[in-house]
Amino acid sequence: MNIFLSHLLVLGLGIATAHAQAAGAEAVAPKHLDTPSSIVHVSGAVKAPRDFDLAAIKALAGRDTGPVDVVCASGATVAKVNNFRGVRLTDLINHVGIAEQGHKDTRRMVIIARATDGYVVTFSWNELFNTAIGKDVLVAWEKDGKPLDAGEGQFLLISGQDIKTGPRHVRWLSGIEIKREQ
Ligand SMILES: Nc1nc2c(c(=O)[nH]1)N[C@H]1C(S)=C(S)[C@@H](COP(=O)(O)O)O[C@H]1N2
Ligand SMILES: [Mo]
Repeated sequence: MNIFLSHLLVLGLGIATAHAQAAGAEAVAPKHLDTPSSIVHVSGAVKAPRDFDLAAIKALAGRDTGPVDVVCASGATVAKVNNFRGVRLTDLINHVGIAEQGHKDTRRMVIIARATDGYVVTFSWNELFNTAIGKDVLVAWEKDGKPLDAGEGQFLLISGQDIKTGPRHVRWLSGIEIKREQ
C-alpha cells in the first residue's frame, strides 16, 4: 500500500470513530450531564422577576402527586414513581404575580419551562389556570421521599395529568418565563 492510500485509510477510520463517539454521546448525554440548577428564575410578564432557591420554593404550599409513570413519547415507561413532592407551578407564578394588562391579557400568555441543558417545554396560561391539568403541574424537589439526584436536578417539573408524562418531566429545571403573545 502506498503512503497516500494508508493515510486515506487512517483518516477514514478516524472519521468513523468520531462519528460513533458522537452518536454514543448523544444517546447517553442526559444521564451524565449532571447539571442541576441552584435556582428557578421566574421572568417575563411578571410584576418583578425573581429567583427561587430551594428554601424559597419549600416556603410555598407543598403538594404531592401520588403515583406517576414517566412515559416517553415513544410509549416506553421509563420510570415508575410513587410520589413527587413540590409546589404547584400556578402557586409559584401567583406568588410572583402576573403583570396583567387588562381583563383579556392572560389568555394570550404562554408559560415556558427551561432546563440547564437547553430542554424546553411550554404550557398555555389557560391550560394551567383554566383546566384541571394545572393542579398537577408541580415544581418538585423530592421523589419518593428523597431529594432528587444529580441526574434529575435540584428541581424537576412534572405535569402529572399528561398522557405521555415523559415530555413534560423537565429535569434540571432552571427557568419559568411568562410570555405575552402579540
Ligand atoms: N432537562 C431535560 N429533561 C428531560 C429530557 C432532557 O433531555 N432534558 N428528556 C425528556 C424525556 S425524552 C423523557 S422520556 C423524560 C424521562 O427521561 P429520563 O428517563 O431520561 O429521565 O425526561 C424528559 N426530561
Ligand atoms: Mo422521551
